[in-house]
Amino acid sequence: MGFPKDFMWGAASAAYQIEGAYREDGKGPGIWDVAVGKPGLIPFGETGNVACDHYHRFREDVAMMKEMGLKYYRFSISWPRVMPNGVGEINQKGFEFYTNLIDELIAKGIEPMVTLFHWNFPYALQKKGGWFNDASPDWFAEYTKQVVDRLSDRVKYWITINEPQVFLGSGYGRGNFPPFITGSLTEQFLLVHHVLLAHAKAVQIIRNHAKVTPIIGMAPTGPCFVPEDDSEEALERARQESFDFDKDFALFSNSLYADPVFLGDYPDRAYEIFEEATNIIKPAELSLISQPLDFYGANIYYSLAKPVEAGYPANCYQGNPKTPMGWPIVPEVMYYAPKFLYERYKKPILITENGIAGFDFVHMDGKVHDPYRIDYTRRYLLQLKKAAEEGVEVAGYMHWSVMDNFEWLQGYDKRFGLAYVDYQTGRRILKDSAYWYKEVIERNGENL
Ligand code: GBH
Repeated sequence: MGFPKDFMWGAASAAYQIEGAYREDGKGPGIWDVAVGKPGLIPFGETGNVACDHYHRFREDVAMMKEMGLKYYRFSISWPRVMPNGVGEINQKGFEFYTNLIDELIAKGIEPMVTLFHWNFPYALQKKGGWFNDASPDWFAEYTKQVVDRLSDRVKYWITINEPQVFLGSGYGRGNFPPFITGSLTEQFLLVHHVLLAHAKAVQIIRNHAKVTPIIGMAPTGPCFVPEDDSEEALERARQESFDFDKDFALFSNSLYADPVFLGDYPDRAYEIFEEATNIIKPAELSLISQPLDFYGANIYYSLAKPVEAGYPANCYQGNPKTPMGWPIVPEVMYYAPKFLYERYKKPILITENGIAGFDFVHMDGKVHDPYRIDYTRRYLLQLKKAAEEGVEVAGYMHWSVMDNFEWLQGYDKRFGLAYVDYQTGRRILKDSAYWYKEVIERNGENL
């Protein structure tokens, strides 16, 4: 019982949030590099220009990961760093960085897990319409091929796209996130379809060209609901609700993306909501989109409060303890989400992100004490363990994040790291949670 023997323990990051070096060595601009210059957008005018300076400090950072006992490290490749215009020209220096990072990880016995796209879309391609452009799947395919040619002799684990829910839902739906577009419903469907085609083409390229047999997934997020009591009806309602959506929430849902990828077609609700916009789907595209993946990557932080109409009390999260992000602490979501996702999509579930922000600081003893992070993670991991013990195939857990970093529109104050970063000096300090997590990894969760 407990976690499977070969459970994948690790931590995660994303390029724009940690690398810095935003215009060094031939890197091109991404939409985030441009967005952060907008006055008033981010608290204190903070940017990812320097961030954790991981680009220069990666050796020290990998040594730190080794100290944490990580077995896996999930990180993303910056598309505009390796292809400054998104397509065409290759930036060798950019690739050199990832090559060195991967070599360093392998030398320290840490398995690299590459995310191909974590939001910093090449600005040159944004000017051509970004994901609206029907060439966008091919742009992504071209980029993927370049990465696979150079890195697939050492990288085995691949994640195509991180959270389309966020970069489409907020970036192109609500318009409160780069590239700040409020798309019509018709446009929204086009975007989803392009991103799924891009994902699919990337999967094909990885499968056909990787030098080491690849293990491939994607990393969506989405609203997985927790039943409000122990009844069968509540369970069934939570299960249904986890895959349903209305037009305002469509882009944030699970099933709009995962049904076509894992089940071969968009959910009925998509045809209802997007109506004739769905006429763009060609049957051959549905089989392309649904080619086999090896795991379902899930970024899981919380579950939304339920609207009254769905039979839940509107205030079910009133007074519920929340993290500094304002997110309710709902450990049970780490049991129900893997369960529901596994039942529906029948793939091993890899938790690609989970964690908690804190206002951490260095205490007078020189250490960073974060007991709340230990407690939070412990509660969530116990729920994941319960899912595993009940037969859900749970492949692993990547804690968000390996170190404090640039929390997008929220800047640097919200610290998600297992390691504290002093942004003034660049100094890293392992938090108490990192030492605790090290023991969890060593004992495969038996000490939880
Ligand atoms: C992730 O986004 C990002 O991948 C990462 O870069 C970021 O730093 C990290 O998390 C922390 O913010 O309302 O029930 O549908 C997570 C953003 C959080 C997206 C919760 C969707 C809502 C779930 N998400 N979420 S629900």
